[in-house]
Parts: sequence; structure tokens; C-alpha cells
Amino acid sequence: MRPLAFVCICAAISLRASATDVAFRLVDAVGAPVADAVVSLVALDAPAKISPPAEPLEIAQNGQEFSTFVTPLVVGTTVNFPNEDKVSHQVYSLSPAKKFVFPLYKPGTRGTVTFDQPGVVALGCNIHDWMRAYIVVLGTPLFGKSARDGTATITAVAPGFYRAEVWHPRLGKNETREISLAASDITARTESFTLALKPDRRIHRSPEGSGGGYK
Ligand SMILES: [Cu+2]
Repeated sequence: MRPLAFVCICAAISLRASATDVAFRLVDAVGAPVADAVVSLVALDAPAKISPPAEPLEIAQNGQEFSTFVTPLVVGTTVNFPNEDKVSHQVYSLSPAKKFVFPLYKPGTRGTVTFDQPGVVALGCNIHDWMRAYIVVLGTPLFGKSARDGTATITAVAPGFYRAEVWHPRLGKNETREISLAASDITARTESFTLALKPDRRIHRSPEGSGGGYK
């Protein structure tokens, strides 16, 4: 048994040593950082295994807004939608990747949905038509979301060929680029994208202040 154990430890160390962090730097047409973009890497040579989280994620209804404006997740992930307000909500989606409508649900109750197909799901509420949020359901475990400074990092990516994708609610079509990560790439890679965003049409009409990803 001893020689086998030795081989396994060596393999684990060499895998870690050859993995690379891939940083994304996203700006708009005037060079301003772009937040709330979903970045992902799709493996082109060997599909990466996806395992949805064991515990559901949570997107609350709070202050008559969704608690998170953009949520990336993998296929098979379950999301709870707890109503933390003093009023009822009726969250729905008309998106082909997941159509649903909850019954009107009261403060202190919640809806639950499992997202079982890749695609973008636009969320709304039948009671408060300013409520908007997006769930991006991905078929790859390698993803991230850009912060206010327009950066996102996907850590410990194994060598190989990938399609880098960028999604944003104000992009007409995903930006994509093929990248190759060699086993010798031991420093972080940076992929920069300039995004041609459409105007922001969101109207912040919640009577209760902050939330919903508004800046
Ligand atoms: Cu509502």
C-alpha cells in the first residue's frame, strides 16, 4: 500500500501546482468598471463535472426588492425565495430556461425552485413591477460575478482549452473568447473585455429604500 499512497500524493501536488487563476477585467465603452457580469469558463476538451450545492441558495424579498440582482449558479441548484417583508409577493419567471409563478406568499413564508436547465432566468414580481433580478444557470462549475471594480477571478483552473464567456443584463449577446491554459502557466491570467452595454432601464421605485443591487 505504501508506494501507491506515495504516487497519489505526488499527483495531487502536481495538479495543484499547474492550476491557474483566471482573472477577468470588465469595462464598458467609456472604460468604467462593469459590476454584476457573470463570467464563466466552459471546458472544450473534457467537460467539467458539475455538482450543485447540497444546501439551497437564498434570494430574499426584502425592502420590496430582491436581495441579489444577479445570481450565477450551476444546473441542479435549488433556490429559496423567503419573503422578509411586511407585504406579500408573487415572484415569477417567463424565461424558457425556467418558467414558474409562485402563489401569492405572505410575510414569513417562501417559494422554492430548482433550476434544472442552463440559461438566463429573469425574475419579476406580479405585485411590485419594479422588482427585477436575474439567475444565470450554468453548465460549468467554473464561474464568477464581477464586483464593483469590474473584476472577477475563477481560481485553480486546470490546464486545457476553454471558452471564456461574459454575460451581463445589458449586453445584447454574450461576449466569448477561446483561451488555452498551458501546464506551464503558473501565474494568474487576466482576460480583459470591453462591453458594449445597452442603457440601464431599471427604475428604482421601491418605497422602502435600498436593495436589489442598485448602486
Ligand atoms: Cu413583490
